[in-house]
Amino acid sequence: MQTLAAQIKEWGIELGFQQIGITDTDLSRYEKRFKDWLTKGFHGSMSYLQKHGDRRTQPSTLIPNSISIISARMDYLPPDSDLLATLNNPRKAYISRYALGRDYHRLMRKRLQLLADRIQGAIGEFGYRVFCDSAPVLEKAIAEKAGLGWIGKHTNLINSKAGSWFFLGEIYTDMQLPSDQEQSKSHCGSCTACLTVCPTQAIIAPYQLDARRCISYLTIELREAIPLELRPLMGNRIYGCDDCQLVCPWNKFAKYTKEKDFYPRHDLSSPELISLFLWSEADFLQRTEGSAIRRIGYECWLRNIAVALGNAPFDESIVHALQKRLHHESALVREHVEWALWQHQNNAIIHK
Ligand code: B12
Ligand code: SF4
Ligand code: SF4
Repeated sequence: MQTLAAQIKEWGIELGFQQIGITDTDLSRYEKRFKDWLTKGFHGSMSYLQKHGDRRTQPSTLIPNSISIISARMDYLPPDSDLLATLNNPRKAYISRYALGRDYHRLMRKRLQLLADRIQGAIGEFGYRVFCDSAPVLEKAIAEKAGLGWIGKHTNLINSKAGSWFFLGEIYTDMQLPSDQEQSKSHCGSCTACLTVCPTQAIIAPYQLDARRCISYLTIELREAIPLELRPLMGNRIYGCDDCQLVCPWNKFAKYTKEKDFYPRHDLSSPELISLFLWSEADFLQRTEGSAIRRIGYECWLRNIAVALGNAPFDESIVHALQKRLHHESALVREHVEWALWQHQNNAIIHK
């Protein structure tokens, strides 16, 4: 089993993962914190986090006979993605760097399947299931236990040699593989940069995220109106948010991805807000084909861009673009457009 574990790690690297770790299925020490988090209502409308009872924290209730978990990480940060220039330009739309290319769920699961096939080729039939954000799986906790890093104060997993710009995926197995040593402790130390920089103050305490305030939740998960008090804080972030990772000192060790599938498609790395806002639904569906962005749907896409346009400095071309959507069939879109126009009216009055 020691030899097999070493081989699995080599095969994982050959298949494009940056690191593989192995752990057992005992996540009991995360259970209370996860439940407390739900009890406080920090998950907001993400009812799927609550739905599956203990399956998330007790892997063998999800897949019976699971004994070991293979945890994998893959870098996603594309090179030359105009990151800060886009974030700091209020006429441009900022899309999280993880979402610029093809949807990661499918790519990660396919690679994990290839890894499982290799293992099967070497040892014969074994019981397994592959996951990437596709089932009630506590991915960060598993990766932390498997030695891939530590959960930082911003609640993402950080690796001391590679930062945090990576995805996680797993293979649950019925094999008794040797577990890796986990990192002994958090290396955040006295740093609080992510808590300070968070535009909406969503990291309410170290290691505790109130997802209801997180821009990633507001722009991707929430299907209703964005709370009024949070809209002005969202700036030009129209899909996800990277600020807490951008400011994290450990990301100076991050490496760019070599996966071409994660490279920006359809000029999404630094687009003009107005041009995205004027996409028809057909444009939206065509240009986000194969991308995670498509999951939010056209209505939420327009909702998010309307907020960003409302946060942009006053400009007649922005007001004209907003007016074109004032009678949109969706009440959700109309309300956010009205809010954005109201912001510009107010700004115009203040500047007179
Ligand atoms: C729900 C979810 C979200 C929600 C909630 C985020 C969150 N922090 O949980 C929202 C929509 C906000 C979100 C946002 C993002 N997400 Co997300 N998300 C998930 C998902 C589906 C579940 C996460 C989960 O279980 N949360 C539950 C809570 C309880 O977990 P937690 O906050 O980490 O809390 C734990 C610890 O903090 C600790 N803890 C709690 N309190 C305390 C107190 C102390 C004192 C201590 C020491 C510890 C501690 O115990 C808790 C239980 O383990 C996972 C995929 C998966 N199936 O795991 C992806 C996942 C976590 N997301 C991911 C990504 C990339 C993001 C974004 C970066 C995307 C973006 N750019 O917009 C942001 C990051 C925002 C942030 N600061 O976390 C990656 C993270 C990769 C990594 N390197 O860590 C994952 C793993 C997806 C993947 N397969 O790669 N996400
Ligand atoms: S992703 Fe953005 S909004 Fe969410 S915790 Fe990080 S900095 Fe705050
Ligand atoms: S910014 Fe600082 S506190 Fe936040 S996760 Fe990174 S090292 Fe930890």
